Amino acid sequence: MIEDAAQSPEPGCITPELRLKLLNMPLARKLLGLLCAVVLFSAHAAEKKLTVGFSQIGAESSWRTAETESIQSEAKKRGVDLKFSDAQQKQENQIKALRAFVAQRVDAIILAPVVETGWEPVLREVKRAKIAVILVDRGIKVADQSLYTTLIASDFVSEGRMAGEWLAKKLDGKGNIVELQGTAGAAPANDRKKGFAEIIQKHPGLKIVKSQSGDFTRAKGKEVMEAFLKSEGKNINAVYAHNDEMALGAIQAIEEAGFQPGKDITLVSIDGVKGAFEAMVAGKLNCTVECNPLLGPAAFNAVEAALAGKPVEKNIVVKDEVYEQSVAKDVIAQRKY
Ligand code: GYE
Repeated sequence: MIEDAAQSPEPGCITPELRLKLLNMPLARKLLGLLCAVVLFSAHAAEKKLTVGFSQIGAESSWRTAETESIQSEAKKRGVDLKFSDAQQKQENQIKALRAFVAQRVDAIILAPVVETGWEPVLREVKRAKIAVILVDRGIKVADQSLYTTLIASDFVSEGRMAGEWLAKKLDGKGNIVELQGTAGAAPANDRKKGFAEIIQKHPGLKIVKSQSGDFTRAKGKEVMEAFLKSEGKNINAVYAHNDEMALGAIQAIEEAGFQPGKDITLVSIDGVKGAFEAMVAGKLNCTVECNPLLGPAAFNAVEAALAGKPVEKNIVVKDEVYEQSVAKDVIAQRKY
């Protein structure tokens, strides 16, 4: 065996002198040498670059681009080879990406799932390939919880409740609200709707007069708000948008219709992105509920723990806060996204 090693064809490793030395060595020393080589080799293998696939939904909001940036920069910092895939809002593209990651034999997968349902078949394939799945920012509905390691996300029901409580107080329990929902079937759209409705129902003077999806984008938010203004006009006292991006689109629609956003119509949304703080400083948005997109560090902590066989919490909840217009100018400079 040792002679085999000595006859290794690797010219850079075993020089003729070394070969001679090895042949003349006593067996114990040869074995010790071999042991050292094995240890060095395993240390090298342990240092091998991790390869992680990241299936991102798209770039529909500045929240999402901040999340992408956080995951990419954390991968770079940790020396991880990140395979990034943008699904352009389509679940079928995410499913394709996951299959490609399996074929590439990545070490782990980070998935931001666009919708909640329809993941079982592909996640079963991933599980069969023994690849850990870390869900970021949106949850999924699966009967078999072992199909993913952990979900790192905010509590969207609680965000909806926070927005509802803030608005109920601001409107003094009276008024007509229009709601701009997120992407149909997405966890934050379902849960932000649910949490908000729960609070509004407690106030008989508050009414959600219209509710429609604006797909989490500024353009769609504007378009839907234009339609709301056309049908409800002056009747609208407040807008609840499931994200800031749609609220920013609604602000444009409100201005174009000749109303003053933030004054004639009260607006509350979710995310807490820079653009929302700017709109609050300008007096056009009244409140935003923060939803932190900087998930890179937590995501890679989970990847590393999963690969090391350490226990990982099933649900890592990100903490959120309410920011009102009155504090916007004091905190805007410290905002990281
Ligand atoms: O609020 C929104 C985005 O999934 C929590 O998706 C995320 C949401 C976020 O497009 O802006």
